[in-house]
Amino acid sequence: MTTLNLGILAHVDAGKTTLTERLLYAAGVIDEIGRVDHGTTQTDSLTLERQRGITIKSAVVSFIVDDVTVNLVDTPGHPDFIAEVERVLDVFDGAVLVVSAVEGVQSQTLVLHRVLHRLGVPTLFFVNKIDRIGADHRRVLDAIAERLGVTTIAMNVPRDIGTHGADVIASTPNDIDFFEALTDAVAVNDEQILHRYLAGEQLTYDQLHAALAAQTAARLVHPVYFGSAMTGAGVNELVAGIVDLLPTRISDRTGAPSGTVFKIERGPNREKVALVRMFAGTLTMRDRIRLSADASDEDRVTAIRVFERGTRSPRRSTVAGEIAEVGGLSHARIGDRFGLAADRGRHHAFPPPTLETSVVPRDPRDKPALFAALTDLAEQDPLINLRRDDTRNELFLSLYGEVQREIVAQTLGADHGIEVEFRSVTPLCIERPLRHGSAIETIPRHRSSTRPFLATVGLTIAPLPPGAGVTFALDVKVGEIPMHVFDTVDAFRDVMARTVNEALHQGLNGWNVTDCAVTMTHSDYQAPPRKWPGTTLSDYRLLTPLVLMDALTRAGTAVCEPVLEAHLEFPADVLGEIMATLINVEAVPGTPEISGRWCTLDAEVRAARLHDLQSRVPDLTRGEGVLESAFAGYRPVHGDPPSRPRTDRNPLNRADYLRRLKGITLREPGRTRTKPR
Ligand SMILES: Nc1nc2c(ncn2[C@@H]2O[C@H](COP(=O)(O)OP(=O)(O)OP(=O)(O)O)[C@@H](O)[C@H]2O)c(=O)[nH]1
Ligand SMILES: [Mg+2]
Repeated sequence: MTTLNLGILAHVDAGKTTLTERLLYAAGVIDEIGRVDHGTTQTDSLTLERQRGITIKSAVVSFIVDDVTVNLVDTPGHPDFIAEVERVLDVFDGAVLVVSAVEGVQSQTLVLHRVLHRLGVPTLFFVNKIDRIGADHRRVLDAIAERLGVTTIAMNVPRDIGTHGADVIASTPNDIDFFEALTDAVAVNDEQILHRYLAGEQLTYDQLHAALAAQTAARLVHPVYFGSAMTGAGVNELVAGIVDLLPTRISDRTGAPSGTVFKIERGPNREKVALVRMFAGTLTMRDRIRLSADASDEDRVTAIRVFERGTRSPRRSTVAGEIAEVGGLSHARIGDRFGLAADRGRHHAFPPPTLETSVVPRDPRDKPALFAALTDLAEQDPLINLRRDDTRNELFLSLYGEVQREIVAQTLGADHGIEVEFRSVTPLCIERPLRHGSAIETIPRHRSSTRPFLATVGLTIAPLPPGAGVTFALDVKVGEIPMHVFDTVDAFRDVMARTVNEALHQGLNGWNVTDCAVTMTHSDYQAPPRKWPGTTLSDYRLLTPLVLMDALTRAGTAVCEPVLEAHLEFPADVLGEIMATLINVEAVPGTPEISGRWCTLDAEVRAARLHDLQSRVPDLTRGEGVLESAFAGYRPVHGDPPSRPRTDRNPLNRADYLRRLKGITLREPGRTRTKPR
């Protein structure tokens, strides 16, 4: 049996969930086709999804075609839920990118295409809704080729497009136009075929088809299928394309298990259930695995259910290529990887949320319950980045936008019975170090010292280019590492890297510090029993934030705010008003391009002002204007940098930091030390 893990991606409302339903029906998994609008589909199973008719969470379903088990992941299309797409990207062997035959290529299509391209995921296009008035297959085919810059080959031809009776004619080897188009498409990337073609040799359809499959797998060619998820037109051809042209994998069961956790659910008794995609080997009941390189504990597998023919079947083991629900992984977090996969680099494919808001319960007595409920939500959606301000006990969430905020509020109301209000929505800034900064704290050598940490830590921090993230390196001798605490140098490095990363969550102005290289330059310790008490893990964990913030203070930081690239299309006669509005919301407009009655214009807008701009466009353009926006990076804030209240002990204030390290035994100078028994 071979497996194919398939993502269905698109802009909002393109028809992903409807198509998923059709595919399940075509494969015989369901007898009746559910409707998004009636709240009866398999993958929009949450109450809120059914009520609102949009997908909020990615969902896995599975079906079998020929000898291939297809695990299909239906994803949300609304940009506010992009984090749901981010989490499942690791899972895909191939993807279907859906484009509406009416709305055509959208900015979200470009965003998704770019990421699939960067990750090398072979992709088919499904141009949906050919039954709707206004559908135009040539325009969409051209737009895919031009705006996405890809080579396409149309695998079927619509008939009666734009009518209820719209259907498709499948292209066959006997169709001369198709044969020629296919030859052209694959010859460009295949010298052998090109030579034989130029030499006048007759190529067979099988040869061309094999070349098409190889080039689809290599993303050199993108087969395009027209159809209607609503009526089922074109769906059979798409199914054939999925199993014939996307790379299926034959399970390699040998070797150590390796995989990734991409979703966390809770079982009927609130036990943690991890959705795992297996990359290699076999994971069996009672196996012990270490989730991620920095995990200190092993977890034991207590249940396995594999996605199979529309259900999840209990099994003793799961093998490479499969998607399984695994019980017992109590430490699992989304994005964890085990086995060899743990070493792979992990980068965010999409930009992070740009807004932060505080969440307040309408009834103050709900505060503890609200914290518990949000902790639950954060487990399934780590990017909401739940923070609690220690001094005021306020709760903060990171968000992508309005719709996500509404969904969080409704989920808290419906699932947890907590009514909430959101206050002070602010852009989520970052801090970048301005220059190189170093600091060191040395181990106390005598009893009268006021230094309570039994360790030496020296760190430097240096700026890196925008987008580089945070790197950590050790530049100390092995003899300077307390091997009585850490088993290996790697373990020491991991703990230090984690401690540094945690400390960088709040920089000089309280924002996340990024785009910098941190190096540990000094380390020293005391080992028991010669010196008692010896250095412990806490000495390093607690001293590091102090030293790091010292180094950061010397480096200085620039507070940078998120900005978006806005793309506007509107009637040319309102250009003057649009320009004035852009200036008013402090946007930086590009050069307008006028074509006939229409004008297009790009502008850079601060995330803080996007909502202002969005709300004015309909009135300014008599309802005809369109605004699309995409994250464009961070720019230094002009004027006084905004700061964010800290959420925990403040290492920038040494006295306060030491005072608030309650509950942690620190060595008070001059105290009598007890000897071990
Ligand atoms: N006429 C027509 N309507 C369709 C077709 N496919 C989907 N729709 C309708 O388009 C709307 C959106 O369909 P969905 O399947 O929810 O789209 P989606 O891409 O899953 O949407 P999100 O998950 O919210 O991004 C629904 O009202 C569907 O009934 C189609 O082929 N033809
Ligand atoms: Mg959907």
